[in-house]
Amino acid sequence: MNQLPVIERAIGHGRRTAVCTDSGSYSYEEICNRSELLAAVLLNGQEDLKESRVAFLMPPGPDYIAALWGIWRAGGLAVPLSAKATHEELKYTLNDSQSSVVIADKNCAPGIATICQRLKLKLVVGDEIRNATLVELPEVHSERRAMMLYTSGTTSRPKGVVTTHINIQAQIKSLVDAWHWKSDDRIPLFLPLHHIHGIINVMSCALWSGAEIESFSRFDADIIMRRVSEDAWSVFMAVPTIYVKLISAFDSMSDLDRTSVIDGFSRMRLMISGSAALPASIHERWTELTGQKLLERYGMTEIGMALSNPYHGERRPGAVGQPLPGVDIRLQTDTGKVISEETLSGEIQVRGANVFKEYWNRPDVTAQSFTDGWFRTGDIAIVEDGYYRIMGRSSVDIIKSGGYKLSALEIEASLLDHPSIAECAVVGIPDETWGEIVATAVVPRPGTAIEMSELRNWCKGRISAYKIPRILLEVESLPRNALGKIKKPAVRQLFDS
Ligand code: MLC
Ligand code: AMP
Repeated sequence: MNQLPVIERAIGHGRRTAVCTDSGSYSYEEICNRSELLAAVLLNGQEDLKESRVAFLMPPGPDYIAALWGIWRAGGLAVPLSAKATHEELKYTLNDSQSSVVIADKNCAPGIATICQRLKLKLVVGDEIRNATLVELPEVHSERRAMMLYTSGTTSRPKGVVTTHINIQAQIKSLVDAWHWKSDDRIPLFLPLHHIHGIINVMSCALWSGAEIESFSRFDADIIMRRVSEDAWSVFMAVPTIYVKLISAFDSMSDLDRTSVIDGFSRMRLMISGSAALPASIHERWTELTGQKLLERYGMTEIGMALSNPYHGERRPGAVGQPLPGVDIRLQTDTGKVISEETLSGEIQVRGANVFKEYWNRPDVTAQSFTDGWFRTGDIAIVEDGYYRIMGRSSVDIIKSGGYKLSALEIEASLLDHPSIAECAVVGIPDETWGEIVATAVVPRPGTAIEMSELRNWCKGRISAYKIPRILLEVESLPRNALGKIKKPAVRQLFDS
């Protein structure tokens, strides 16, 4: 039977170690076998899941990979859930994606079981596969829908970004080629596994190549630095916030420890930054400290990675390089003119097999996101001496904090449920560590006052911790334009004063 290329390659990697965690090492063969059993459980007598949505909440490690592959092998569309999501957010994702089944690890299961009961969804707990028997699996063609990742943006609620197996294969192959992935590579995985950075760039590229992943439940600078000093890895990928945090962690270390960690970093084959702008000062500081020139790249959930500094050649601070193999890029002005000279900036538009299929159940939004077959990213860039440089975004309502993309509109909608908030405006304020930090200007209801600590507590359980505003400003009214619309740039200025 023809297997999906991802599975075929994994089978080919056989007894090599695919992933290690603090509970042991797991081979490709072992994980493939688990995924085959899980596929049988999911099929539950059907011949093919035919792209029905299967959500999953698994800790990073062998069971996460087995869940993803198991869903694909049964013909399902995989919906990774966020381990940091609140119950409300999980319910939204499960409803919006029309998931019929949820796979959860036994430790996550108690929380998710209540949600499944309420939404009448079938819950498969990872352990159930122990008693499963193998069945014939369907032949799954690469044109089919494979994965749906939720991303926030210019609409208030997150949208499901649907990619096919062809899209995913194109995204992986482009990076494996550009960044010279090898089967003897070893990489740490500490990024969240409901976003493309962790799922495709780190996990899927490593697995495609037959490399070894060491997975962690979260980013812990001390643990990561200890393993770096032990030469645990050859490749390292992180968001800019992590490099900032590592640089500041060096300051509090003894000379001996710092030297050992820095030497570990300097021996790596490749270190990459992305998901948000890497300040040139951090790029340069990292080189001063470790001798490593970080490779900065640019991407997006909808397109995978699009631009990258070169593996060989100049890795320019403040720039994101050139189009990756197989990816077409153009810049367009807001009047629709395609830019051909270096002096003009415009919106990055992308075409290629890497570009997603659709926003789930939102044909209008999908159609509006393309122009003549090119995906409109909403990011503005310029080309300087042959290198693309990101200049910002066309929407003030998108905030990037710690590498997470947040919708100001979604956060505002939650805050407006607060009994003391009459009006609010959420903006991103530049921040050295987080890139941007979530700030909100609020107009309290008459006779009430709003405290930051009270608001933070109120938000917990309603929105993921990384979306909660860190700065609060009480105002009597919000700046508006002649049409009565809140002027976000003017709101930003309120925080400067
Ligand atoms: C957490 N904190 C924040 C914050 N997040 N403060 C301000 N802004 C934020 N965004 C606070 C917490 O409340 C806590 O404070 C303290 O910081 C530590 O919290 P934490 O959760 O333990 O932080 P940490 O684990 O250190 O998280 C930092 C991080 C994480 C950088 C590891 O944010 C992360 O994993 N980011 C990556 C997201 C990602 O993968 N994005 C890719 C999307 S795909 P206190 O007071 O309680 O101690 C994409 C496409 C592409 O973008 O191109 O890749
Ligand atoms: P997401 O929607 O979470 O996939 O985030 C994608 C967005 O992250 C892009 O649209 C950019 O705004 C931003 N981004 C990713 N990489 C970079 C980078 N290297 N520099 C600046 N912004 C980036």
